[in-house]
Amino acid sequence: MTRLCLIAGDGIGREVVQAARQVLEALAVPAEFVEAEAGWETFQRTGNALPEQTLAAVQAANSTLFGAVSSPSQRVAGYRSPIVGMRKAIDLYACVRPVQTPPLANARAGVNLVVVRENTEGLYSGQETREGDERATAQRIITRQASERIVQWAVQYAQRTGRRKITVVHKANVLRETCGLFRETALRVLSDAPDLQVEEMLVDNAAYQLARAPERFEVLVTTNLFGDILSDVASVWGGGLGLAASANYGTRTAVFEPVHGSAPDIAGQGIANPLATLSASVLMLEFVGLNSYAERLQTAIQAVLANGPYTPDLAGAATTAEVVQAVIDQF
Ligand code: NAD
Ligand code: K
Ligand code: MN
Repeated sequence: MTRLCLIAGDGIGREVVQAARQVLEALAVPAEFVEAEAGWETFQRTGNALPEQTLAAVQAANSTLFGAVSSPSQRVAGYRSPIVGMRKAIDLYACVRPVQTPPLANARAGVNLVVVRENTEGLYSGQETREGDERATAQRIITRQASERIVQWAVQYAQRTGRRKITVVHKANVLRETCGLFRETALRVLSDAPDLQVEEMLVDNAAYQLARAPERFEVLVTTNLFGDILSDVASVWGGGLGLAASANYGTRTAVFEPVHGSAPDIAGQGIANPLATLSASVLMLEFVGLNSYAERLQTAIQAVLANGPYTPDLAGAATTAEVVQAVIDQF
């Protein structure tokens, strides 16, 4: 039996993962669910935002659905973002965030892109130091091996999904050594893929182009921080953070999540959009080979997007529960 690990986390993470569980159960997905914990609340209670048992549960499962956690912006001794830690600990090296024109009125047509982000190093390597109140440094680690691996992943993804263009995003004009190594490595890997059109773009221009002409992109491949930021920009064209799904693929397992965080501004109100997490669940079902269930869920999500009800982020007045019920009514 397929084993799916659910990590709700904090804030709306709990609301949307609970919603996904309800939907997956209504779909009668042939899987057993195992719950594990992580996040700020877990840290406050146990002193560890990512308990060993949680890492073990993720590794023992066929796949994992992660909600969102709250990570404080102020310094807290001993705290580190568990999702960033998990990506590194389990070597979930490919973070993949597809964005497509949704079946919503007024949506911008023609958007069908995916941001492929290196997920284990770069500026999120966790090598930060601070000297008193005067100086702080972060190491931005770029290796040839990790760069090669993520670009190869992007090439295979492009070929598998019939996409023809890859945009390598960097800032090698300024970050000459780190982005320089990423760029050189990417272009070398891509020179072995003559079926793909290759372009390179500086990250600031990529943000501008994503905001003004998103339909020009197919696959973007980039380093960790740049990919994090660009995928939130791109998510606007897919209907916003309430709809954006994300996959973290590793060599042995994969963790799926909404792109959004714990949204403290709306947590506890029962109005979080559950569709991002349901779209992440579609990717998870595909990953574990439950393709017919993935298709039924995807069709149901599209139908609800086309006809409502809509949560407030999509200018509606529906609750999370009403959207969940509308999805279940499609089965
Ligand atoms: P956020 O993604 O939580 O929220 C950004 C905005 O989008 C908010 O206005 C929020 O209300 C809205 N939004 C997000 N998801 C929504 C949904 N499903 N339905 C409706 N509206 C939605 O980002 P933030 O406010 O910058 O961060 C809040 C917390 O989340 C921080 O502690 C941050 O560290 C954490 N965070 C976690 C993850 C993760 O778990 N992977 C990712 C990003 C941020
Ligand atoms: K998330
Ligand atoms: Mn992010």
